Amino acid sequence: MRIRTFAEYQLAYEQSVNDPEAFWAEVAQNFHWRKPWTKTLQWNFEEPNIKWFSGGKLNITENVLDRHLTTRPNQPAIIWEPNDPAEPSVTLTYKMLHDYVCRFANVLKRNGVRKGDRVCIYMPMVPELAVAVLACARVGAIHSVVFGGFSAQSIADRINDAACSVVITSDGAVRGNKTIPMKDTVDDALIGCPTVQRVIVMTHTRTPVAMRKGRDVWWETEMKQVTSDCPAEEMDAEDPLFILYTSGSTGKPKGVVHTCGGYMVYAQYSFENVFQVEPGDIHFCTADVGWITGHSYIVYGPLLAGSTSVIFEGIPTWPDAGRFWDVVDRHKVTILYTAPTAIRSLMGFGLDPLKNKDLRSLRVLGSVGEPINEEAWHWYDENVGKHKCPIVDTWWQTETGGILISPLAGITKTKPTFATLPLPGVQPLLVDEAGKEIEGNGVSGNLCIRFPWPGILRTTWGDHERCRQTYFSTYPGLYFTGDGCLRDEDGYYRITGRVDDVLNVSGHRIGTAEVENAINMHTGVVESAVVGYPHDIKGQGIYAYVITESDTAHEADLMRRDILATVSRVIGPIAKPDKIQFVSGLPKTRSGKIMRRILRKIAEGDTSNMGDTSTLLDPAVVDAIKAGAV
Ligand code: 6R9
Repeated sequence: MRIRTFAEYQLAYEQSVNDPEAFWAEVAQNFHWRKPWTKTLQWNFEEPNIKWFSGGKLNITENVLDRHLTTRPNQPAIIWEPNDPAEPSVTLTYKMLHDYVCRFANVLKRNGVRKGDRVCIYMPMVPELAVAVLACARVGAIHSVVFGGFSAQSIADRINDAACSVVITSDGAVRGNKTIPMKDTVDDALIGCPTVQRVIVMTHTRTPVAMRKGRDVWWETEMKQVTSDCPAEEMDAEDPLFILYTSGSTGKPKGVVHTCGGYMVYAQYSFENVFQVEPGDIHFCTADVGWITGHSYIVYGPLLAGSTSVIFEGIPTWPDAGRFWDVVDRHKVTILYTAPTAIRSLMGFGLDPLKNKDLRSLRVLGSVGEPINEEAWHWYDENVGKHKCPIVDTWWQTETGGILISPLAGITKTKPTFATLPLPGVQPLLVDEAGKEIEGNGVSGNLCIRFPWPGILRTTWGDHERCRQTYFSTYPGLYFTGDGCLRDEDGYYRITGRVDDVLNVSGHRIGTAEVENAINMHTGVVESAVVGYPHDIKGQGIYAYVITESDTAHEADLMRRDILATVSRVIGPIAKPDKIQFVSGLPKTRSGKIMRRILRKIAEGDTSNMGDTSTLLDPAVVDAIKAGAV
């Protein structure tokens, strides 16, 4: 399962393309299956219908926990670093984590959770978040983790889409010097969620909460009622393991579905090979478990591999901008996996925060979530890695389950801003607008994948047609990623960014349509159009053009604040526009379509050549917008 040299990578890659079934069957041998699979792969990208390891029976938690009990019971599985550095960190060994997960799995059962039920998890970055995730998997329930920064409305939408019966949350969360009342937010969400029978509340911040009789129970009280004996539910390889909502170019977020067998195999395989994991590694992924990066490379990947995973509750800039380096120093982190946006924001604080921080434990650095610019890459390499740590720029998506294009640390020759080469089993290709493959090197196009890997999404929850339309219909027979990409003279891949109406703000995926819908909820708004523009730290910023009901000139500031509050309430603070421009009209074609190309150019500050505007209903609108650009 482990690649150790570039020649081995080339060989593995060749094998994985020539005979994918044999290749992945061999990888999958390394896991504990209750019953072996009968057919390694069945697939078509038309419906789509993708099945890996059919007939195989397993429970992923037996691979995450039980199989490590004989080999490494006392090795740390999770190291928790609290928000406040003055408070003690917590270490859970594999034995302790196994115990904790089994007990909480019994709590879930006591509260009516059965195989196939959907459970929403809305929690801070505490060990109990990982425990809740794994306990769901233990009993065969499908977890749907909702990022702690999302609003009540966003939680409600996700709960209702999946018809969750149980919510797991905590009284509150702390981030930097802020306390966030999580249970209150859940209470607000649940006003519109008829399917929820039970809310399990973990005590964390001791923020006062209202407990509703017959619905809400305390985590700690429940834990006293159960034993740690909880045999794992037997799951089919293709039973859903989790749903994770992500933004697309249209409408509401989609519930991406991953299944037990394929996801497990791909999470561990990609983790071990990309980061070249060694025994004793301390892996610090700074993402939140509410995103796919946290699912695959805080919880499942590292624990499947028997590694040690750091869960960090706080933020990079509190109490000061040296916090990441402090965590690395304190816990002797060997692998640091973070996002370009964090690197760029820390760059802004200069080198002082790095002083007196011992970073010599670091061996591998990772980047994920958005394109990394050359400056950030070099800063990371020089000041964090001290030119000794390979940087793996890992490209992948919620839908892909794990990393698809990335250097293997220390094995693949890196090149700043390039995700370099596909992992074994991954067959990328570039196509033009018409869907024709662009062959050869030194070319750019839309990035597609032509063959399934075990971690690919299987469907979107409750709406298979949407899955087909979004990913498999643009270019028939191919999985379309939504990303633009360049393949250079060496055959190296560089992801250039989304080619659809999806924004990437600080590594968070946000649909322009979602933000527009939120802005339009404000009573004074007639219509809005949202585009992205280059932002020094966030990668992309959000620029909103808004038409209001009345002349806003004298109260523009108030209106601006109101709109920001509305977006915060409807989606969450991460979706707040950076710039709002009030306009009297939008550039629309005769058929009523907004010409976003023009709005993007103006938002970028490039008003020189607007291109062909002859199809616009009222070309004069463009000059008015240009004149009022913010
Ligand atoms: C893992 C994750 C997916 C989108 C993806 C792309 C962008 C992710 C990247 C990258 C350039 C990288 N993206 N990694 N772009 N280089 N190394 O981020 O999943 O939240 O679903 O976002 O993020 O545009 O399509 P997700």
